[in-house]
Amino acid sequence: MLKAGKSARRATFLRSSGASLATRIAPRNARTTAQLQPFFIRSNGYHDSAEYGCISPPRVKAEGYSAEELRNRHANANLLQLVSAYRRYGHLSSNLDPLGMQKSELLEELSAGTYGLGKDSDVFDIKGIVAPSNGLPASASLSAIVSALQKTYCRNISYEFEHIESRAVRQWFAHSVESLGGFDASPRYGRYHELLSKVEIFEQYLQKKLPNVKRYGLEGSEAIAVLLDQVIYEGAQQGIVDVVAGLSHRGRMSFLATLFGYPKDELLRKLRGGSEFPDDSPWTGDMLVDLAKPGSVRYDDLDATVNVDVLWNACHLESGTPVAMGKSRVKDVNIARTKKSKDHTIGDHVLALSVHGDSSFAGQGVVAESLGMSGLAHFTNGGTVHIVINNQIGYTTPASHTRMTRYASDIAKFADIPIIHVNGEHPEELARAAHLAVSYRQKFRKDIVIDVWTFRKRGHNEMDEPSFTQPAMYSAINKHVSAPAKFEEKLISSGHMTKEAANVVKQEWLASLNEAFAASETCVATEPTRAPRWRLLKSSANYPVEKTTGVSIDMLYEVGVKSVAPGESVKVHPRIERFHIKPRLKRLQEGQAVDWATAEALAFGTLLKEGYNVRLSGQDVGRGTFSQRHAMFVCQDTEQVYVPLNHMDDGQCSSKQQLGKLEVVNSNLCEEAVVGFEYGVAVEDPFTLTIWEAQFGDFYNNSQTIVDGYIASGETKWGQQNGLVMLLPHGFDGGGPDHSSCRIERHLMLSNDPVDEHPVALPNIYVAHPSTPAQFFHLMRRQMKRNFRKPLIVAGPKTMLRLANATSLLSEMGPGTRFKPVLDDPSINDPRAVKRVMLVSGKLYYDLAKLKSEHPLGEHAAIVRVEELSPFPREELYNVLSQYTNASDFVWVQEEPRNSGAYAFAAPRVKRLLPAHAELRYVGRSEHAATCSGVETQQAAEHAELTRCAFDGLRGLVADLVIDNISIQHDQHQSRDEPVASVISAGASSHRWSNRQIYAAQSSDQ
Ligand SMILES: Cc1ncc(C[n+]2csc(CCOP(=O)(O)OP(=O)(O)O)c2C)c(N)n1
Repeated sequence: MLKAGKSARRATFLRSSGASLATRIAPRNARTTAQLQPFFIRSNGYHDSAEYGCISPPRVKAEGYSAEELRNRHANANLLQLVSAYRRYGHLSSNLDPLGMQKSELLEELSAGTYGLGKDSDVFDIKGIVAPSNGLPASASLSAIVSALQKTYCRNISYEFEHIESRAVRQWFAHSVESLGGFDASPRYGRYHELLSKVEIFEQYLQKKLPNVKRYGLEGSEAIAVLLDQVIYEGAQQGIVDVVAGLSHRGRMSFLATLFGYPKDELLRKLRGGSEFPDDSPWTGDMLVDLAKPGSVRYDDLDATVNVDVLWNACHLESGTPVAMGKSRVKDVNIARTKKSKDHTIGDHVLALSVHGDSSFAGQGVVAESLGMSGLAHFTNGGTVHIVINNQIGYTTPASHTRMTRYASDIAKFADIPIIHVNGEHPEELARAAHLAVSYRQKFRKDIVIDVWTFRKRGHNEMDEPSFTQPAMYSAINKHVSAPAKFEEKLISSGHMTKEAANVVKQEWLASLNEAFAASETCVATEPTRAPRWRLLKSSANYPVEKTTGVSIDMLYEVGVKSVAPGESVKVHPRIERFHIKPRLKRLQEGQAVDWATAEALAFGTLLKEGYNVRLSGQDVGRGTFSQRHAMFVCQDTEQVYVPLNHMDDGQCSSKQQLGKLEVVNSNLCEEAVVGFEYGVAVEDPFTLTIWEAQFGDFYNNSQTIVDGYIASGETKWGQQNGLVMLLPHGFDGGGPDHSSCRIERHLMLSNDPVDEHPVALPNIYVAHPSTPAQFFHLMRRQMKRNFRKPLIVAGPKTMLRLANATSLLSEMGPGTRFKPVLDDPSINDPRAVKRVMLVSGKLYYDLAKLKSEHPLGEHAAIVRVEELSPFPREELYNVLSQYTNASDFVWVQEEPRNSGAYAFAAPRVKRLLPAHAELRYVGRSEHAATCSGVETQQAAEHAELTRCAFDGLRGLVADLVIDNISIQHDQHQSRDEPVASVISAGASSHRWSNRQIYAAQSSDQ
């Protein structure tokens, strides 16, 4: 529509800028009007999609405009500008705050005059400009168009999607949003009313009955229950059978009671201080705000039941976000595998639903980490629906201080995630948001955020006084009529429901609460249902029987050869050929001992052959930090990735074969979210060997929250086992602080292995510091071959990866072999000649063994390796130590400073095994604030001194050695007797072996 005069000139300007936009997005079938250079979006392909393509989300192409639509867009470019402004800025003018406390400012971008569009009565062809199904006629007046845009973008629901890079998404969103008027929520009004009433009554009931219990209630945000329900309902209509629900602390009680079917009597029992587990259960339970139990939601009208796997999570805000992602991904893939779905797209069966608080979503870094990896090929779960309970406050901190941007959801924009903002007082709009969100997720298989503006009726918890800090807000809240009451009123006044019917719903619910409250006095909590896969395993509460983990030499040989076989079309880098493939083949063919990387490949390959999956995740794990692994070859011509262990047999990864798959996950540069994700995989699938490897062990501590709150304590709190392996490269080799120590001491501190008694149960966490490839091979296989699951921390190799002595023969991995928690000194011919026993872990062994072999009195020192630290191998160590009947000096030698490493954990346990009056000495660095020196020469000097000190005083000890009445004479000259660092007492002279510390229980059930 053209205008006269000034406005016409402005319109011409606008039209030309509009035309260039249109040209940029011109479809193939339309003729462009301007002779402009084409523009291109440049991007890189993901180079292992062929290897794992079956689980990638689909790529959706944008729809083009017809020539007629395009002509209309050119002709009405000024209208197009206005419509675009609504799509981009409409949310700024929307009515989101139920308390109405926000200040208003004039928004010029939404004014028609800004674009030269003056008269309300002017009529425009809307073809190609506004979605056709938005209720407008094909030719509409400006006032009708503005009114439709206002209604769509500026009321109680609004959207942010114009920041999305993909035109397909932007087009789809605009079209869907502008057609949402057609979405009719009224058939489910009864259900919404029921949920709203139940939440409101439940919260009021608890306030009355248990006023001193902190429940972090949902009052002020009741309608979020409607949103959750509608998301699941929409999912159910689109084939979702399982939802993994990561819940916030806020409202959890209400969600569990009203939606997810947590037995109300059991819930009230927990609220009254009881346990969520049966009385005889070994699990310690968790706080109310972290309570979980698998449940389900039934929709009779769809004849569908959706399982809801409510996630157990640590109270560290948002730490459950990546866990839900990992769990839902593997759950979905496993359902597809079970169904043998041929054309499975990730997210077909399982939907992740993540509920957040506004301050947490904005503030906790793990949210950004999780969103940032949500679309990565090895982390996608087909899209999580994120719901932010935006009550505009965090504890006592107002929104304006919890973030510096407008929305709590702003962090999602960096990850190209669309956002729906809704005023949380309008159940119909929440239903609309759910419909849009699930439709988006199903089509694009990506994350989406629904930011629901609500308020918090009471304090942070029910015992707080919120007016101390927010008097104005709480003055408004105290006058506010609740959303459930408003909705009921609306239903009654519009004739959707009678007052009587509404009352019946409420009375029945109240009666059921009273009944449950009475029952909670005596009811017994039921065990949470275990997923079928977990039912195949045992509880680890008692010592289970360990199996051998060796395999036939033929199989080892075959896997070894295939582990370095490049596919026919893959051109391998010549240095990999020379230094990796050929040496491995040569060693195997000549029967020589193999290195660490080979043993690892043998462990993985043999597990795959037995049908287990392996998921190896971490930064640069495919090649390996130290360029040692090469689990994937990258074709030098095409950059195509090839994982040899996935091609050991024809069709290995097809559904016909029962063999497992190795997923090599070169992760993003992140620890907390990735470890949380892998924990989610491990708790969902006990038959996938799930491994996270740190680039250097030191960096694991970015994931300490996950280690503490989930990996180490999940089974104790929730009875939920996990077999996650953390490979943490460790060793003092001159790498400097932050590249030397995986903080063994911290992992050991988490272990519940008792000091004083023989353990009656397995510890919560296994910690190993192995010294040979074969030992590592067995550790990996043991994780899967056991009939229970436990997390395993491995202080892994760095220099040992290429140490000639740190190699193992295939026979050490052959039939009948297994992991040995303690390795005796293989060089000892006569144990009676041993006067000093050195206890050591990891690579230090090789340095000490070398010195011993060069030492004139080396035969009198035994170097015993403690390969597993938790559980502390009491019996195995005792058996080894007690052969050294003449030993009087026992030394713990370690590289780590005395305030780190295994010494503090091991010392009291070792002491209980020693002969009466014998002490354990410490040889190592003294206490130090940093893990080690950053000066390479100093580090080397310390190391030389440390290893030398381990042999100090040997002459003196040997001087009085008498074996079979033959006195052994040595030079009495004694070298420096004081070790470099601390020494715990000298060896005792009078000693007598006693097995008092080896408890009877050990022999009975091993
Ligand atoms: C990592 C972490 N830091 C601090 C806390 C203590 N804390 C519990 S809830 C809360 C406020 C959360 O605010 P918000 O996310 O807005 O949720 P709301 O309680 O308002 O629903 C805080 C600080 C915690 N649980 N975890």
